[in-house]
This record gives sequence, C-alpha cells and structure tokens, in this order.
Amino acid sequence: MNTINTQVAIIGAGPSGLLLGQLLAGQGIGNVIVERVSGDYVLGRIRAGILEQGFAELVREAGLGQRMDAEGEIHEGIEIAAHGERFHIDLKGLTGGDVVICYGQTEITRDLMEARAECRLQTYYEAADVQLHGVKDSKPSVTFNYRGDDFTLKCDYIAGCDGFHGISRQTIPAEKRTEHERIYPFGWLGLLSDTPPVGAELIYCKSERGFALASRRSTTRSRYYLQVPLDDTVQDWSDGRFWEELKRRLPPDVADKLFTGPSLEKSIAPLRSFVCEPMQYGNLFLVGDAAHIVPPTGAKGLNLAASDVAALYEIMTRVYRNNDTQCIARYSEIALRRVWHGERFSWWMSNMLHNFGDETIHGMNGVTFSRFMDSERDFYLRTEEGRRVIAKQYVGLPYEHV
Ligand code: RFL
Ligand code: PHB
Repeated sequence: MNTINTQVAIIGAGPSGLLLGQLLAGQGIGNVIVERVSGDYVLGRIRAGILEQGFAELVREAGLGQRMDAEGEIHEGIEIAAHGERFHIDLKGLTGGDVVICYGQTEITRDLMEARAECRLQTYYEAADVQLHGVKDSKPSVTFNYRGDDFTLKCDYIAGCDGFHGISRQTIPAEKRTEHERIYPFGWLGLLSDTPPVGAELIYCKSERGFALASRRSTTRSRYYLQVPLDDTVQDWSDGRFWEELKRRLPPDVADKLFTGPSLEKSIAPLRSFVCEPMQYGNLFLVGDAAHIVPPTGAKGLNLAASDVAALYEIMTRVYRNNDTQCIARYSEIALRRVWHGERFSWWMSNMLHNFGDETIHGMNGVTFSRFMDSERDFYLRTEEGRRVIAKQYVGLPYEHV
C-alpha cells in the first residue's frame, strides 16, 4: 500500500478539477488529482464552446489566459431564428459591454493539463476503484488502484469534480441529499467538421422540424447540433443525413451558405436538468457536473462549474491563509444560488427553442405547451426588454463572494 499526503484531494480531471487544482496550487495549497480515464480520453470529449467572462477571468488568474485570449473569439452577439425569421441579440449593447468567448472546452482542458504537467502537480490518470472514506472525519482519504498498486491519498478536504456519473455524490448518504431531475424527451446530436462556419455568430434555430444550433470553433472549424429523438443512435445519422436535416432547420438564407464536409466527430447527448442539494457534506465538496446538469441550450454547464470552482477556491484560500474554517459551511448556499439561476435559464431557453410535440399544459383543456412557448418566444424576441433579459443571462450573472 502506497500512502500520499496532500491538502486537497480532487476527484476528476475534467475542467472543474483541473481549474481548481491550478488555482489552489497558485496559492500554495497542495492538491492531487485522481482521474478514472486517460488524459487522451478526457481530451476526446467534444463539449462546450461558450465561456462567460467570469470563467475567462478564472483561467487568467490561474495564469493560463494566453492561448485563450489569442485564439478564442470574442462574440458580441448571438442570433436566434424562429421559423425562418432571424433575431439579433446584441449581447454587448444590451448588457452595457459584456461579451462571451468562443473557445472549445477541449482547448481549455488541454491548456490546463499542460500547465499541470509543467508545474509537476500530481495526477493519477486511469485510476481504478476510486473510493472516498471518512468524509465526515477530520482526516478523510481516497483509495484507488493505479497500475496494479493500491494507493491511499490522505487529505484535509475532498473536491468531488467527477461529473454526473462520478462516485463523489453517491458517497453522501441518500437521506442527506435531495436530487431534482428532469430528463427531456429528446437529445442533441453534435457534429464537428473542418468546414467554414455558416455565421460569425452562433445561431440558435427553432423550426417545425426541431431545434438546431450553428456554432463554431474557429474560422475553419464548425460545430453543429440537431434535436433528435432519445432513441436515435449515431449510426442512424450518416453525415449526408445530418447536413440535409440541418439545412431544413436553418433559415433558408443561412442554409444556402452552408458548407458541408466529412465529420471529425459525431455524438449524441441526452438533455437533463439536475440539481443535488446540498453540495457539501462534511469535508467533501461537490463541484460542477457532479452536483448539477443543465441542458446545453443556454451554454451554462461549464460556466456553472466555473462559479463553483471560484467559490471553493475562495473558501480554501481563506481556510489555509487565515485559518477561517467558518466560511466552509457557506459553500453550498453560495454555489447553489447561482446554479438555480443557470438551471432556470437553461430550462427556459430549452422550452422556447425545442419541439415538445403534443405535450399539453396541465389543466388547460388540451392547450399545447408549444402554443404557450410560441407567444413566449414572440414576446422575448420582438421586444428590447425581452432581448435584454436573454442577453443578461447569456453573458452570465455576477459571481457572489464569500
Ligand atoms: P466532466 O467534464 O464530466 O469531468 C468529470 C471527470 O471526472 C472523471 N470521473 C472520475 N474520476 C475518478 N473517479 C471516478 N469514479 C470518476 N468518475 C468520473 C471523468 O472521467 C471526467 O474526466 O465534469 P466537470 O469538470 O464538472 O465539467 C463540466 C462540463 O464538462 C460540462 O458542464 C459542459 O461540457 C456542459 N456544456 C456546456 N457548458 C457551457 O458552459 N457552455 C457550453 O457551450 C456547453 N456546451 C456542454 C455543451 C455539454 C455538452 N454535452 C456533451 C453534455 C455541449 C454539449 C453537447
Ligand atoms: C458549442 O459550441 O459546443 C455550444 C455552443 C453553445 C451552446 C451549446 C454548445 O449553447
């Protein structure tokens, strides 16, 4: 049995774990990451593209803003198209100057991984049988198997950054947590291609045939998504079928300009709203997707993970710098306040932009959900007040300090 000592054990080397580790190291707080899969596998998952300024600030504070600031694109607006009509949401104008950055989660993760390796911070990739112990005690620990050897990682605190399917959340006794969940009756099929994007800004499209999103990674790389039935598989969608369907959902003038080409990656993600309360149990803190999931329509998942990281980073800094252990109990309350805003916004955007078929409004004598959503969308897109409400939430609400 090998024993390692550290201050903060981090479970998971996704963006939450890596960013937290880098920030803590900058304050001289020791940390070790234990990750279930390989680094290459983590980098192979194509996910988020839109970063709020709060996230970007944290990345800069971790000393890693260089490539993001050089290669990331500043987006001052987004478009929302409904049944072929296009509406511009002037993020910058409507919020008094706020913008978002279009820079892939894969790139952020790669930057964080490289920095961690350069700083010689310990990460155990492909760790098997990861288990958390004594999270209610003053000396918790994590055990795992690494390349055939058993390890015990002794620590003061554990950050559960192991995503929705991780083990950290399950370590909290069922009677001590409440989980809220909605699974949507459809998923998103994503396609990445080395084709010039169809627009300079993202275009969120509501059409009779379902939702579509035209996103991008650079001037030569595009990312597109389609709403698809939950039981569809990637094999059901040849590249040709994907491009045909996308053209039908985009506004006609946009579809005419679409460049198609072979896919670099295609995957289907289910859509879910999920919150686990509280986000802290003893010396265990849940961070990011381990505690909450949003449907990607509002581009909020990674950004909510970042605000959790910011809160925990501030608390850990106070603990180790000022011996202030009182503030620990505030983590869950602070993180959850912002999480619920993000949950509501993502749910609302999803409701407005997807097809829900024949779903009816409870107690309204057969009135369909889409009928209400049509007028909701009409109001928010056709009035400046409405567009401002969307813009303010899309760029992200401010972080709360401890
Ligand atoms: P992750 O990225 O899931 O990382 C968790 C890590 O923990 C590891 N793990 C374990 N390690 C050790 N022991 C165990 N037992 C473990 N179990 C799991 C996993 O292998 C993994 O490496 O969670 P994290 O770090 O909290 O990051 C969250 C984000 O990845 C997620 O919220 C975003 O990708 C969501 N998201 C978006 N967020 C945005 O802010 N803006 C966007 O534009 C955006 N677009 C998206 C998205 C998510 C998508 N999908 C596929 C769900 C678009 C899509 C399609
Ligand atoms: C992406 O580019 O992957 C992306 C952008 C915006 C979203 C979701 C995903 O709302």
